[in-house]
Amino acid sequence: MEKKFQKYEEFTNKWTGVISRFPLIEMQGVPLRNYIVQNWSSISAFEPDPSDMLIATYPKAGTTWVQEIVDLLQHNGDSEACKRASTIDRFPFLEIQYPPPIPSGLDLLRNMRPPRFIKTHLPIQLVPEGFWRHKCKVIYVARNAKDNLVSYYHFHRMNKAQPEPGTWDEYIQNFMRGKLAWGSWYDHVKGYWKEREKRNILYLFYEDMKENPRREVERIMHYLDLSLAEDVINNIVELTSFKVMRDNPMANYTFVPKIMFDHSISAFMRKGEVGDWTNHFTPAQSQMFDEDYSRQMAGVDIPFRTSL
Ligand code: PPS
Repeated sequence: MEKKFQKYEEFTNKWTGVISRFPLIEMQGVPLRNYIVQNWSSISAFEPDPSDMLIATYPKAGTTWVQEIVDLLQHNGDSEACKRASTIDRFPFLEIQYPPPIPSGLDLLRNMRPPRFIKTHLPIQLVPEGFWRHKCKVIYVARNAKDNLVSYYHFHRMNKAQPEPGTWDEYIQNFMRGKLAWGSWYDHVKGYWKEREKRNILYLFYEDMKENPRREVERIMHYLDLSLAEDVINNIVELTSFKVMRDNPMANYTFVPKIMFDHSISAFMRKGEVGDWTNHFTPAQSQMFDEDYSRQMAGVDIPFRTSL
């Protein structure tokens, strides 16, 4: 077995009996996993280096995709360099906390030297203040609500650390009421949108990335103050296509033990499409969702697209 996988094989033994569908506790109105809330003081006190960068998303909006793009850009398109470790080791998940012996995001961060590329699902008001004080670069990725909901629903089914999703109908209700882990999608996307100019946040859309990945890769490259050759950029677009990432063991989350991520229920790299919601919502559910959406998104005009 290759060395880089050994660690996760060991995890299977260590994680048995540790992973369960952890309950959520509301913190400042945002439901979060119990272990995150219990360790909140250390998380919120995290002091980044000014060279650190944050990738912020509501869960299932395209985090892993942008992470891979950023890593390849930083390594001038060197795909082998980007296979040095799994995506969770390359991009520590700031707030994630498990019972021992599973390392937390903060444990991983302590063992890495800046500049670090850090993942978070925290809504903007809960991001540790040091990121703003140090003017760290922040990339935010947003995905239209219906596809985001569908992706999150299937993730709840396969991720045994998330609460049970319940029925599809119940899940839609919980999404609309902001009762899922990391809270309200509506507040999340609006929070970063309102602050994007003031805080120099690069605000991306999953749908734009699907429509024209090259344009979005270049946008990220410019934000990172990089300038790569044309053929390198083309190669990065290819390496970060859904099909290539789905088969990349360092990006597709198959390295997570099955007791936590059961890909036989639903793959982490599931479909990677815009508009899959049409295969899930009934016309009545869609209408009810749209009416509620208009109320929750009133007064802000974020250009989401539910089809291409
Ligand atoms: S997580 O757990 O919050 O970090 O998940 P996240 O990475 O944000 O979202 C997972 C969804 O993103 C899709 N994905 C991609 N789509 C298109 N192209 C590429 N390269 C890509 N990589 C990941 C992934 O398939 C999940 O969406 P669904 O709709 O479930 O397929």
